[in-house]
Amino acid sequence: MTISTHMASILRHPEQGYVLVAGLGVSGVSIARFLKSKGLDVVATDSNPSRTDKVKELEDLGIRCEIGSHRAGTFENAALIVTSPGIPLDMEYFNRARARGVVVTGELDLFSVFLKQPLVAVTGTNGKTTVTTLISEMLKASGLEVFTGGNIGTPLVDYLTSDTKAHVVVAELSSFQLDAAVDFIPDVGVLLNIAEDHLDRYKDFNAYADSKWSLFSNQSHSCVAVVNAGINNLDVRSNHLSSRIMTFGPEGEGGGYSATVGTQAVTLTTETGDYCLDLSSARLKGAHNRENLAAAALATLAAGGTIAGIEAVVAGFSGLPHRTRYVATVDGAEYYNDSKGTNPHAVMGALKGFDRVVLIIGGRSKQTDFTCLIPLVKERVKAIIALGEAKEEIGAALRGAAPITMVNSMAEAVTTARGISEAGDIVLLSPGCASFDMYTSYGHRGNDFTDLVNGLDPQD
Ligand code: UMA
Repeated sequence: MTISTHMASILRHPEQGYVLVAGLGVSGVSIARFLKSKGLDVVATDSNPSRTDKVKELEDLGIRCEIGSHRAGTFENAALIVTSPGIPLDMEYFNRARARGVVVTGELDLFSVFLKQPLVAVTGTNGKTTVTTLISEMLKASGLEVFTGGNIGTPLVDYLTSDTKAHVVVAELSSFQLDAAVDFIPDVGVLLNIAEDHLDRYKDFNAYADSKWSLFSNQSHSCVAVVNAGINNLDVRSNHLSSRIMTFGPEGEGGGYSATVGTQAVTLTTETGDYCLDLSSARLKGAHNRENLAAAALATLAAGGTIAGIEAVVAGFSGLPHRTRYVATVDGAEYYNDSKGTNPHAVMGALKGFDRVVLIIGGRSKQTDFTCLIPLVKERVKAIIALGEAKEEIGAALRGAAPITMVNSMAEAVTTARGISEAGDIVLLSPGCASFDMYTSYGHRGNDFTDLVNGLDPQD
C-alpha cells in the first residue's frame, strides 16, 4: 500500500487510531499541527526533556504530547508514524513498530499526498541552499508565485496550512529527508554534487550516494532530473532512471536540454537553440557558483520559468548572507563576506572565484589542516591577515605561501586590509574556522565585518 492510500484510509476512517509524530523540532511541530488541522487524532513525542516550548500550544489543539522519553507502546499502537529528519530511521522504537505492521514515513510523503502544485526539489552535499534560493528567485522573476521550504528552514507542510497560493513549490532536501520518503516524486529533481558528509549516519559513502540518488527513484518520463555531469557513476546511475535527464558541467551533454559551464558564461542548450548566459558581471563568484547558476537555470526552465527571469537573477543576486557575499567597494577594492566558510575546504571554494585576494582568515580552530590552501594561496592571495585563536596555527601552515600579518581584532583586520589593498583587489573574509572564540555565531562575525567595511570612509 502506498503512503497516499494509507493516508487516505486513515482520513476516511480516523477510528483506525492516532498518527504519531516523532520529534518536536521545527518540522515535527508543523507536521503535528497540519495533521490535527485534517481532523486526525495526533500524538507527538520527543525524547528531549527540555523540548517543552510548544507543548502547551499543541495540547491546546488537542494533541497529546509525551516529552522526555519515548514509550514503545506509543509507537507500536500508532496507525501511522511520521518522523523528523534528525531521528535515525533505525531507531529501536521504529523497528518495534514496523514489526507490528506500522508504517513509518516522513514529511515528504505526507506533503506529496496533499500537494497539488508542481514541485522542484534540490539536493546535493554543497550548494543546496544557494540553488534552492536561485531557482525560487528565477521563477519569481519569471512572474510565478513560489513557496520555498524544506531543509532551508521552513517545513514544507507549512505551505499546506498557509494561505499562500503558489504556482510552484521549491524544496531544499537533505539526505535524511529523502531517506524517510517512499512514494515521493518531485516533478523536477536537482542533484548538485555528492562529496563525503554525514558518514556518522551512513555505513559508507555509497549508502550516502544512494540516498542522494533516491531523489529520482519514483520519477517517470514526464519528470526532469537535473544532474551534475561530473558526478561519479552518472552513466550507471542514470541508466536506472525513467526521468528526462538534463546535465550541467564543463561539457554540456548535447541533445535535449543541458548547460555548459564556462569561465565567463553558461551556454544553455534548449529545444529552440543555444542561449548564452553572460556571467561576466554576476556578483556570485567562483567555479562552484557558476555550476550552481547553471543547475538553477536548467531547473527554472524545466519548471516553466523564462530566460528573462533567469537573466534578471544572474545580474542581481549577490548571494546568501555570509556566503561569499559582496559587501562594498572601497577605493576600487571589492570586499566580500564569507563568514560561513568555516573550514579550509570552504575557503578553497571561495578563493577559486577570485584573483588578487587579501584574505582575512582565522577564528576557533577545528583541528583541520590548513596546508591544503597553499597552492591556491600561492596562485591568488597577495596577503593574508590572520586573527583569532587559530592565527598562529594558520601562520605556521601557510608560512611562505603569502605575506602574513597577525591582528588582534576584526577592526584591525579590516583597517589592515584597507592599507594593503589596491584598486582591483578583493578583500575576502573567509575564516576557515568557527567563530566562537570572538563571536556568538558566524552570522555575528559576518555582520561585524560588514559593519566595519561599511564604516570605512573612501575619502580617508
Ligand atoms: N529526537 C527524538 N528522539 C530521538 C532523536 C531525536 O525525539 O531519538 C528529537 C530531538 O530531540 C529533536 C527532534 O527529534 O527535538 C529532531 O528534530 P530534527 O533534528 O529533525 O530538527 P528539526 O528542527 O525538525 O529540523 C529539521 C532539519 N534538521 C535536520 O535534518 C537535523 C532542518 O535542517 C530543517 O531546516 C527543518 O527540519 C525544516 O525542514 C537543518 C539541518 O541541520 C538545517 N540539516 C542537515 C544539514 O543541512 O546538513 C541535514
